[in-house]
Amino acid sequence: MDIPFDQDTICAIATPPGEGGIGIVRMSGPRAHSICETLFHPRYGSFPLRSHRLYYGWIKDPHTHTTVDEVLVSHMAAPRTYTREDMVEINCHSGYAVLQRILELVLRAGARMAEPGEFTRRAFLNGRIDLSQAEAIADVIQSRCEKSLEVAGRHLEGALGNKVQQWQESLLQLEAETEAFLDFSEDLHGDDGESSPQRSAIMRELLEALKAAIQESERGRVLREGLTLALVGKPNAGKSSLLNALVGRDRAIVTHFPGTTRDVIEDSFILSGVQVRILDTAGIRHGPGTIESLGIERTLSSVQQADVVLWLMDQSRPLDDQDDLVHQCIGHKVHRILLNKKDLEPRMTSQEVEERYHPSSPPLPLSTFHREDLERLRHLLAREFVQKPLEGFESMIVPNVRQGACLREAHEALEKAARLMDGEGFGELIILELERARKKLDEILGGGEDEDVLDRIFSQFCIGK
Ligand SMILES: Nc1nc2c(ncn2[C@@H]2O[C@H](COP(=O)(O)OP(=O)(O)OP(=O)(O)O)[C@@H](O)[C@H]2O)c(=O)[nH]1
Ligand SMILES: [Mg+2]
Repeated sequence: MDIPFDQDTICAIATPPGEGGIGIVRMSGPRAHSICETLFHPRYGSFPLRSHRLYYGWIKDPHTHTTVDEVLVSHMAAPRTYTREDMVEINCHSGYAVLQRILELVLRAGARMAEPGEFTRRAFLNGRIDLSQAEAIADVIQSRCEKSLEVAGRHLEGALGNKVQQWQESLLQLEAETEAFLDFSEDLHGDDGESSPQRSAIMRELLEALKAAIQESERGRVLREGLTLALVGKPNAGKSSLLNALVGRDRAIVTHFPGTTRDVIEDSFILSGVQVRILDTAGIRHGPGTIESLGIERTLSSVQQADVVLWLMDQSRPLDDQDDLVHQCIGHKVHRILLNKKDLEPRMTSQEVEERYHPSSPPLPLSTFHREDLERLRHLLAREFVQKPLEGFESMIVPNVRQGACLREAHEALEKAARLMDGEGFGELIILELERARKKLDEILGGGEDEDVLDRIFSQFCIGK
Protein backbone atom coordinates (compact mmCIF):
# COMPACT_ATOMS: atom_id res chain seq x y z
CA MET A 1 0.00 0.00 0.00
CA ASP A 2 1.41 3.39 -0.99
CA ILE A 3 0.88 5.92 1.75
CA PRO A 4 1.30 9.56 0.73
CA PHE A 5 4.46 11.14 2.09
CA ASP A 6 2.68 13.38 4.53
CA GLN A 7 0.58 10.59 5.97
CA ASP A 8 2.97 7.80 6.70
CA THR A 9 4.72 7.45 10.01
CA ILE A 10 8.48 7.12 10.00
CA CYS A 11 10.70 5.62 12.67
CA ALA A 12 14.39 5.18 13.41
CA ILE A 13 16.89 4.59 16.17
CA ALA A 14 18.01 8.12 16.97
CA THR A 15 21.04 7.35 19.13
CA PRO A 16 24.44 6.23 17.80
CA PRO A 17 25.17 2.50 17.50
CA GLY A 18 26.96 0.71 20.32
CA GLU A 19 26.27 0.23 23.99
CA GLY A 20 25.45 3.29 26.05
CA GLY A 21 23.35 4.69 28.86
CA ILE A 22 20.16 5.19 26.89
CA GLY A 23 18.95 4.56 23.37
CA ILE A 24 16.05 6.30 21.67
CA VAL A 25 13.62 5.02 19.08
CA ARG A 26 11.65 7.88 17.60
CA MET A 27 8.58 8.10 15.41
CA SER A 28 7.00 10.94 13.49
CA GLY A 29 3.67 10.97 11.67
CA PRO A 30 -0.05 10.70 12.28
CA ARG A 31 0.10 7.12 13.57
CA ALA A 32 2.88 7.66 16.08
CA HIS A 33 0.55 7.72 19.06
CA SER A 34 -1.60 4.75 18.00
CA ILE A 35 1.48 2.64 17.23
CA CYS A 36 2.80 3.51 20.68
CA GLU A 37 -0.48 2.36 22.20
CA THR A 38 0.01 -1.17 20.81
CA LEU A 39 3.32 -1.68 22.61
CA PHE A 40 3.65 0.63 25.55
CA HIS A 41 2.22 -0.14 28.98
CA PRO A 42 2.48 2.90 31.24
CA ARG A 43 2.93 2.26 34.95
CA TYR A 44 0.78 5.30 35.82
CA GLY A 45 -1.90 6.92 33.70
CA SER A 46 -3.44 5.56 30.54
CA PHE A 47 -3.94 6.25 26.86
CA PRO A 48 -4.28 8.76 25.28
CA LEU A 49 -0.95 9.99 26.63
CA ARG A 50 -0.81 13.69 27.42
CA SER A 51 1.39 15.72 25.16
CA HIS A 52 4.90 16.72 26.19
CA ARG A 53 4.88 14.52 29.31
CA LEU A 54 7.26 11.71 30.16
CA TYR A 55 5.67 8.33 31.00
CA TYR A 56 7.38 5.47 32.79
CA GLY A 57 6.45 1.90 31.85
CA TRP A 58 7.25 -1.15 29.75
CA ILE A 59 7.42 -2.08 26.09
CA LYS A 60 5.77 -5.45 25.52
CA ASP A 61 5.54 -7.56 22.40
CA PRO A 62 1.82 -7.37 21.53
CA HIS A 63 1.83 -10.94 20.18
CA THR A 64 3.72 -12.83 22.87
CA HIS A 65 3.03 -10.33 25.71
CA THR A 66 6.64 -10.66 26.82
CA THR A 67 8.33 -7.59 28.28
CA VAL A 68 11.08 -6.20 26.06
CA ASP A 69 12.38 -3.32 28.19
CA GLU A 70 11.65 -0.81 30.92
CA VAL A 71 11.30 2.60 29.26
CA LEU A 72 10.40 6.29 29.41
CA VAL A 73 8.06 7.40 26.65
CA SER A 74 7.11 10.87 25.51
CA HIS A 75 4.32 11.74 23.15
CA MET A 76 4.55 15.17 21.54
CA ALA A 77 1.43 16.23 19.71
CA ALA A 78 1.70 18.29 16.52
CA PRO A 79 2.54 21.04 15.82
CA ARG A 80 4.93 21.86 18.70
CA THR A 81 7.47 19.19 17.71
CA TYR A 82 10.72 18.83 15.79
CA THR A 83 8.90 17.82 12.59
CA ARG A 84 5.62 19.63 13.32
CA GLU A 85 3.97 16.20 13.20
CA ASP A 86 2.91 13.92 16.05
CA MET A 87 6.01 12.40 17.55
CA VAL A 88 6.77 9.64 20.03
CA GLU A 89 10.15 8.95 21.58
CA ILE A 90 10.89 5.75 23.41
CA ASN A 91 13.89 6.01 25.75
CA CYS A 92 15.12 2.50 26.44
CA HIS A 93 18.33 0.81 27.54
CA SER A 94 20.91 1.17 24.85
CA GLY A 95 21.97 -2.21 23.57
CA TYR A 96 21.92 -3.42 20.00
CA ALA A 97 19.35 -6.18 20.59
CA VAL A 98 16.87 -4.15 22.62
CA LEU A 99 16.89 -1.18 20.23
CA GLN A 100 16.49 -3.47 17.21
CA ARG A 101 13.66 -5.34 18.93
CA ILE A 102 11.72 -2.16 19.73
CA LEU A 103 12.31 -0.81 16.22
CA GLU A 104 11.03 -4.08 14.79
CA LEU A 105 7.84 -3.88 16.89
CA VAL A 106 7.26 -0.29 15.78
CA LEU A 107 7.78 -1.30 12.13
CA ARG A 108 5.46 -4.26 12.52
CA ALA A 109 2.79 -1.96 13.95
CA GLY A 110 2.80 0.08 10.73
CA ALA A 111 5.64 2.61 10.73
CA ARG A 112 8.29 2.63 8.03
CA MET A 113 12.06 3.13 8.32
CA ALA A 114 13.07 6.77 7.95
CA GLU A 115 15.55 7.80 5.26
CA PRO A 116 18.69 9.67 6.38
CA GLY A 117 17.69 13.18 7.47
CA GLU A 118 13.99 12.53 6.93
CA PHE A 119 12.89 13.92 10.32
CA THR A 120 14.70 17.18 9.53
CA ARG A 121 13.40 17.12 5.96
CA ARG A 122 9.87 17.00 7.35
CA ALA A 123 10.66 19.91 9.66
CA PHE A 124 11.72 21.84 6.55
CA LEU A 125 8.81 20.73 4.34
CA ASN A 126 6.35 21.52 7.11
CA GLY A 127 7.79 25.03 7.34
CA ARG A 128 9.27 24.87 10.84
CA ILE A 129 12.78 25.68 9.63
CA ASP A 130 14.25 27.07 6.41
CA LEU A 131 16.93 25.27 4.43
CA SER A 132 19.78 27.26 5.95
CA GLN A 133 18.63 26.10 9.39
CA ALA A 134 18.38 22.49 8.21
CA GLU A 135 21.96 22.72 6.94
CA ALA A 136 22.96 24.21 10.28
CA ILE A 137 21.59 21.16 12.10
CA ALA A 138 23.98 18.94 10.11
CA ASP A 139 26.77 21.42 10.85
CA VAL A 140 26.07 21.39 14.59
CA ILE A 141 26.23 17.60 14.60
CA GLN A 142 29.39 17.46 12.51
CA SER A 143 31.22 20.35 14.17
CA ARG A 144 34.56 19.28 15.54
CA CYS A 145 35.57 22.61 16.95
CA GLU A 146 34.24 25.49 18.92
CA LYS A 147 34.30 28.12 16.14
CA SER A 148 32.40 26.13 13.54
CA LEU A 149 29.84 25.21 16.20
CA GLU A 150 29.41 28.90 16.95
CA VAL A 151 28.66 29.66 13.29
CA ALA A 152 26.31 26.67 13.01
CA GLY A 153 24.51 27.85 16.15
CA ARG A 154 23.90 31.26 14.59
CA HIS A 155 22.51 29.69 11.44
CA LEU A 156 20.34 27.43 13.54
CA GLU A 157 18.80 30.46 15.21
CA GLY A 158 17.96 31.67 11.71
CA ALA A 159 20.52 34.48 11.53
CA LEU A 160 21.24 33.93 7.84
CA GLY A 161 17.54 33.39 7.08
CA ASN A 162 16.66 36.70 8.75
CA LYS A 163 19.25 38.58 6.73
CA VAL A 164 18.09 36.99 3.50
CA GLN A 165 14.53 38.01 4.28
CA GLN A 166 15.64 41.60 4.87
CA TRP A 167 17.44 41.63 1.54
CA GLN A 168 14.39 40.19 -0.16
CA GLU A 169 12.26 42.97 1.28
CA SER A 170 14.67 45.58 -0.04
CA LEU A 171 14.51 43.90 -3.44
CA LEU A 172 10.71 44.02 -3.40
CA GLN A 173 10.89 47.68 -2.56
CA LEU A 174 13.31 48.24 -5.44
CA GLU A 175 10.98 46.41 -7.79
CA ALA A 176 8.02 48.50 -6.68
CA GLU A 177 9.98 51.72 -7.02
CA THR A 178 11.22 50.72 -10.46
CA GLU A 179 7.68 49.96 -11.58
CA ALA A 180 6.43 53.28 -10.25
CA PHE A 181 9.34 55.03 -11.91
CA LEU A 182 8.54 53.32 -15.23
CA ASP A 183 4.94 54.51 -15.17
CA PHE A 184 6.08 57.95 -14.20
CA SER A 185 8.67 58.30 -16.95
CA GLU A 186 6.12 57.11 -19.53
CA ASP A 187 3.88 59.98 -18.49
CA LEU A 188 6.74 62.41 -18.75
CA HIS A 189 8.06 61.10 -22.01
CA GLY A 190 11.38 62.58 -22.87
CA ASP A 191 12.56 62.89 -19.28
CA ASP A 192 16.07 61.57 -18.71
CA GLY A 193 15.90 58.00 -17.42
CA GLU A 194 17.93 58.89 -14.35
CA SER A 195 17.57 56.74 -11.28
CA SER A 196 15.82 58.17 -8.22
CA PRO A 197 18.20 58.87 -5.33
CA GLN A 198 16.29 56.49 -3.07
CA ARG A 199 16.50 53.62 -5.55
CA SER A 200 20.22 54.15 -5.94
CA ALA A 201 20.73 54.18 -2.20
CA ILE A 202 18.85 50.91 -1.65
CA MET A 203 20.69 49.35 -4.55
CA ARG A 204 24.08 50.44 -3.24
CA GLU A 205 23.34 49.14 0.24
CA LEU A 206 22.15 45.79 -1.07
CA LEU A 207 25.15 45.33 -3.33
CA GLU A 208 27.45 46.05 -0.42
CA ALA A 209 25.63 43.70 1.95
CA LEU A 210 25.69 40.83 -0.55
CA LYS A 211 29.34 41.43 -1.31
CA ALA A 212 30.24 41.32 2.39
CA ALA A 213 28.34 38.05 2.79
CA ILE A 214 30.10 36.55 -0.25
CA GLN A 215 33.45 37.54 1.22
CA GLU A 216 32.54 35.93 4.52
CA SER A 217 31.65 32.78 2.66
CA GLU A 218 35.04 32.73 0.91
CA ARG A 219 37.31 33.87 3.72
CA GLY A 220 35.36 31.95 6.33
CA ARG A 221 36.04 28.63 4.63
CA VAL A 222 38.58 28.00 7.39
CA LEU A 223 35.72 27.91 9.92
CA ARG A 224 33.73 25.33 8.02
CA GLU A 225 36.46 23.18 6.55
CA GLY A 226 39.35 23.90 8.89
CA LEU A 227 42.90 24.55 7.79
CA THR A 228 45.26 22.11 6.05
CA LEU A 229 48.97 22.41 6.82
CA ALA A 230 51.69 20.44 5.02
CA LEU A 231 55.12 19.96 6.58
CA VAL A 232 57.67 19.87 3.80
CA GLY A 233 61.47 19.95 3.53
CA LYS A 234 64.62 17.95 2.93
CA PRO A 235 64.98 14.59 4.69
CA ASN A 236 65.90 14.81 8.37
CA ALA A 237 64.85 18.47 8.76
CA GLY A 238 62.59 17.58 11.70
CA LYS A 239 59.17 17.43 10.01
CA SER A 240 57.95 14.38 11.88
CA SER A 241 59.31 15.80 15.15
CA LEU A 242 57.24 18.93 14.54
CA LEU A 243 54.13 16.91 13.69
CA ASN A 244 54.46 15.00 16.97
CA ALA A 245 55.01 18.20 18.93
CA LEU A 246 51.98 19.95 17.43
CA VAL A 247 49.55 17.06 17.89
CA GLY A 248 50.96 16.24 21.32
CA ARG A 249 51.72 12.54 20.80
CA ASP A 250 54.16 10.23 19.05
CA ARG A 251 52.23 9.95 15.83
CA ALA A 252 55.15 9.62 13.40
CA ILE A 253 58.41 7.70 13.66
CA VAL A 254 61.42 9.94 14.24
CA THR A 255 64.98 8.72 13.67
CA HIS A 256 68.28 10.34 12.86
CA PHE A 257 68.30 8.54 9.48
CA PRO A 258 67.28 10.73 6.56
CA GLY A 259 64.34 9.26 4.66
CA THR A 260 62.44 7.88 7.67
CA THR A 261 59.01 9.03 6.52
CA ARG A 262 58.06 7.39 3.23
CA ASP A 263 54.33 8.07 3.09
CA VAL A 264 52.10 10.96 4.08
CA ILE A 265 51.09 10.90 7.75
CA GLU A 266 47.95 12.76 8.68
CA ASP A 267 46.65 13.98 12.02
CA SER A 268 44.81 16.95 13.43
CA PHE A 269 44.77 19.45 16.26
CA ILE A 270 42.77 22.48 17.29
CA LEU A 271 44.20 25.95 16.76
CA SER A 272 42.33 28.99 18.04
CA GLY A 273 39.07 27.05 17.99
CA VAL A 274 39.58 25.77 14.45
CA GLN A 275 40.32 22.24 13.28
CA VAL A 276 43.75 21.91 11.64
CA ARG A 277 44.57 18.94 9.47
CA ILE A 278 48.32 18.41 9.37
CA LEU A 279 50.23 16.37 6.79
CA ASP A 280 53.75 15.15 7.48
CA THR A 281 55.48 14.24 4.24
CA ALA A 282 58.46 12.35 2.87
CA GLY A 283 61.59 14.50 2.58
CA ILE A 284 62.27 15.92 -0.89
CA ARG A 285 65.65 15.02 -2.40
CA HIS A 286 67.32 14.27 -5.73
CA GLY A 287 67.45 10.79 -7.33
CA PRO A 288 65.79 8.62 -4.68
CA GLY A 289 64.81 4.97 -5.07
CA THR A 290 61.38 3.91 -6.31
CA ILE A 291 59.66 3.78 -2.92
CA GLU A 292 60.92 7.19 -2.00
CA SER A 293 60.05 8.71 -5.33
CA LEU A 294 56.49 7.45 -4.83
CA GLY A 295 56.61 9.07 -1.40
CA ILE A 296 57.78 12.31 -2.96
CA GLU A 297 54.93 12.20 -5.46
CA ARG A 298 52.61 12.07 -2.48
CA THR A 299 54.48 14.95 -0.90
CA LEU A 300 53.69 17.01 -3.99
CA SER A 301 50.04 16.04 -3.82
CA SER A 302 49.97 17.09 -0.13
CA VAL A 303 51.46 20.43 -1.13
CA GLN A 304 48.61 20.80 -3.62
CA GLN A 305 45.97 20.11 -0.96
CA ALA A 306 47.47 22.39 1.67
CA ASP A 307 46.27 25.88 2.50
CA VAL A 308 49.65 26.60 4.04
CA VAL A 309 53.02 24.85 3.66
CA LEU A 310 55.52 24.88 6.51
CA TRP A 311 58.96 24.52 4.96
CA LEU A 312 61.35 23.09 7.53
CA MET A 313 65.09 23.61 7.18
CA ASP A 314 67.78 22.11 9.36
CA GLN A 315 69.88 25.19 10.12
CA SER A 316 72.78 23.07 11.34
CA ARG A 317 73.44 22.23 7.67
CA PRO A 318 74.38 24.60 4.87
CA LEU A 319 71.96 25.47 2.09
CA ASP A 320 72.43 23.36 -1.03
CA ASP A 321 70.76 22.61 -4.35
CA GLN A 322 68.28 20.24 -2.66
CA ASP A 323 66.82 23.29 -0.93
CA ASP A 324 66.33 24.76 -4.41
CA LEU A 325 64.43 21.60 -5.32
CA VAL A 326 62.13 22.04 -2.32
CA HIS A 327 61.63 25.66 -3.30
CA GLN A 328 60.62 24.58 -6.82
CA CYS A 329 58.03 22.22 -5.34
CA ILE A 330 56.40 24.69 -2.95
CA GLY A 331 57.29 28.16 -4.20
CA HIS A 332 53.84 28.69 -5.71
CA LYS A 333 52.02 27.98 -2.42
CA VAL A 334 51.52 30.15 0.64
CA HIS A 335 54.41 29.05 2.82
CA ARG A 336 56.42 29.92 5.91
CA ILE A 337 60.06 28.94 6.38
CA LEU A 338 61.03 27.44 9.74
CA LEU A 339 64.72 27.21 10.62
CA ASN A 340 64.76 24.15 12.83
CA LYS A 341 67.42 22.83 15.24
CA LYS A 342 68.40 26.27 16.49
CA ASP A 343 69.91 24.52 19.54
CA LEU A 344 72.76 23.30 17.26
CA GLU A 345 75.68 25.22 15.79
CA PRO A 346 74.23 27.17 12.80
CA ARG A 347 75.55 26.56 9.31
CA MET A 348 73.19 28.96 7.56
CA THR A 349 71.69 32.32 8.39
CA SER A 350 68.25 33.75 8.09
CA GLN A 351 69.66 36.42 5.81
CA GLU A 352 71.13 33.84 3.42
CA VAL A 353 67.76 32.15 3.20
CA GLU A 354 65.96 35.42 2.54
CA GLU A 355 68.41 36.43 -0.16
CA ARG A 356 68.11 33.08 -1.88
CA TYR A 357 64.33 32.53 -1.73
CA HIS A 358 62.73 35.94 -1.02
CA PRO A 359 60.01 34.60 1.30
CA SER A 360 57.02 36.86 2.00
CA SER A 361 57.81 36.83 5.73
CA PRO A 362 61.12 36.30 7.56
CA PRO A 363 62.09 32.72 8.47
CA LEU A 364 61.23 31.67 12.02
CA PRO A 365 64.08 30.04 13.98
CA LEU A 366 62.96 27.29 16.35
CA SER A 367 63.76 23.96 17.88
CA THR A 368 61.13 21.23 18.03
CA PHE A 369 62.63 20.43 21.45
CA HIS A 370 61.71 23.82 22.94
CA ARG A 371 58.21 24.28 24.24
CA GLU A 372 58.32 28.10 24.00
CA ASP A 373 59.28 27.92 20.33
CA LEU A 374 56.34 25.65 19.62
CA GLU A 375 54.02 28.02 21.46
CA ARG A 376 55.34 30.90 19.38
CA LEU A 377 54.74 28.92 16.19
CA ARG A 378 51.20 28.06 17.26
CA HIS A 379 50.55 31.69 18.04
CA LEU A 380 51.89 32.84 14.69
CA LEU A 381 49.82 30.29 12.76
CA ALA A 382 46.67 31.17 14.69
CA ARG A 383 47.18 34.86 14.13
CA GLU A 384 48.03 34.69 10.44
CA PHE A 385 45.83 31.91 9.17
CA VAL A 386 42.83 31.84 11.49
CA GLN A 387 42.31 35.20 13.17
CA LYS A 388 43.46 37.53 10.39
CA PRO A 389 41.25 36.07 7.66
CA LEU A 390 38.24 36.43 9.94
CA GLU A 391 38.97 40.00 10.95
CA GLY A 392 36.33 42.51 9.98
CA PHE A 393 33.59 39.93 9.75
CA GLU A 394 30.59 41.84 10.90
CA SER A 395 28.16 39.17 11.78
CA MET A 396 30.13 35.93 11.63
CA ILE A 397 27.27 34.49 9.57
CA VAL A 398 29.56 32.54 7.35
CA PRO A 399 27.52 31.20 4.43
CA ASN A 400 28.42 27.69 3.25
CA VAL A 401 29.46 26.80 -0.31
CA ARG A 402 25.90 26.31 -1.59
CA GLN A 403 24.66 29.49 0.05
CA GLY A 404 27.75 31.37 -1.22
CA ALA A 405 26.96 30.29 -4.80
CA CYS A 406 23.36 31.56 -4.48
CA LEU A 407 24.66 34.85 -3.08
CA ARG A 408 27.11 35.26 -5.96
CA GLU A 409 24.37 34.74 -8.53
CA ALA A 410 22.06 37.15 -6.73
CA HIS A 411 24.85 39.72 -6.61
CA GLU A 412 25.53 39.26 -10.32
CA ALA A 413 21.86 39.85 -11.20
CA LEU A 414 21.76 42.88 -8.96
CA GLU A 415 24.88 44.35 -10.56
CA LYS A 416 23.26 43.94 -13.96
CA ALA A 417 20.15 45.69 -12.71
CA ALA A 418 22.30 48.51 -11.34
CA ARG A 419 24.08 48.94 -14.67
CA LEU A 420 20.74 49.02 -16.48
CA MET A 421 19.47 51.60 -14.02
CA ASP A 422 22.47 53.82 -14.55
CA GLY A 423 22.05 53.56 -18.30
CA GLU A 424 18.92 54.20 -20.29
CA GLY A 425 15.46 53.03 -19.10
CA PHE A 426 14.99 49.31 -19.96
CA GLY A 427 12.60 49.09 -17.05
CA GLU A 428 11.36 45.55 -17.77
CA LEU A 429 14.90 44.23 -17.95
CA ILE A 430 15.74 45.81 -14.61
CA ILE A 431 12.73 44.15 -13.05
CA LEU A 432 13.70 40.80 -14.56
CA GLU A 433 17.16 41.02 -13.01
CA LEU A 434 15.75 42.07 -9.64
CA GLU A 435 13.40 39.09 -9.74
CA ARG A 436 16.29 36.80 -10.63
CA ALA A 437 18.23 38.10 -7.62
CA ARG A 438 15.24 37.54 -5.36
CA LYS A 439 14.81 33.97 -6.65
CA LYS A 440 18.45 33.17 -5.97
CA LEU A 441 18.12 34.49 -2.42
CA ASP A 442 15.02 32.41 -1.98
CA GLU A 443 17.03 29.29 -2.83
CA ILE A 444 19.15 29.90 0.27
CA LEU A 445 16.02 29.38 2.33
CA GLY A 446 14.89 26.43 0.22
CA GLY A 447 12.21 28.11 -1.87
CA GLY A 448 11.79 26.55 -5.32
CA GLU A 449 14.62 24.18 -4.52
CA ASP A 450 14.66 21.05 -6.67
CA GLU A 451 14.53 17.56 -5.22
CA ASP A 452 18.14 16.80 -6.18
CA VAL A 453 19.46 19.64 -4.05
CA LEU A 454 17.29 18.57 -1.12
CA ASP A 455 18.38 14.94 -1.53
CA ARG A 456 22.01 16.01 -1.50
CA ILE A 457 21.58 18.10 1.63
CA PHE A 458 19.53 15.63 3.65
CA SER A 459 21.57 12.58 2.66
CA GLN A 460 24.42 14.05 4.72
CA PHE A 461 22.40 13.46 7.86
CA CYS A 462 22.32 10.22 9.75
CA ILE A 463 19.19 8.08 9.94
CA GLY A 464 17.16 9.21 12.93
CA LYS A 465 17.87 12.93 12.52
N1 LIG B 1 69.11 19.03 17.78
C1 LIG B 1 67.90 18.94 17.28
N2 LIG B 1 67.49 17.83 16.66
C2 LIG B 1 66.25 17.75 16.18
C3 LIG B 1 65.34 18.83 16.30
N3 LIG B 1 64.18 18.47 15.71
C4 LIG B 1 64.36 17.20 15.24
N4 LIG B 1 65.61 16.78 15.53
C5 LIG B 1 66.20 15.49 15.20
O1 LIG B 1 66.38 15.38 13.81
C6 LIG B 1 66.28 14.01 13.38
C7 LIG B 1 65.28 13.90 12.24
O2 LIG B 1 64.00 14.23 12.72
P1 LIG B 1 62.68 13.81 11.99
O3 LIG B 1 61.58 14.49 12.69
O4 LIG B 1 62.58 12.34 11.80
O5 LIG B 1 62.94 14.49 10.57
P2 LIG B 1 62.08 14.38 9.25
O6 LIG B 1 62.18 15.70 8.58
O7 LIG B 1 60.74 13.85 9.53
O8 LIG B 1 62.92 13.34 8.41
P3 LIG B 1 62.44 12.38 7.21
O9 LIG B 1 61.19 11.71 7.64
O10 LIG B 1 63.57 11.47 7.05
O11 LIG B 1 62.26 13.25 6.01
C8 LIG B 1 65.87 13.23 14.64
O12 LIG B 1 67.02 12.64 15.17
C9 LIG B 1 65.33 14.31 15.56
O13 LIG B 1 65.44 13.98 16.92
C10 LIG B 1 65.80 20.00 16.99
O14 LIG B 1 65.08 21.00 17.13
N5 LIG B 1 67.07 20.01 17.44
MG1 LIG C 1 59.75 12.22 8.91
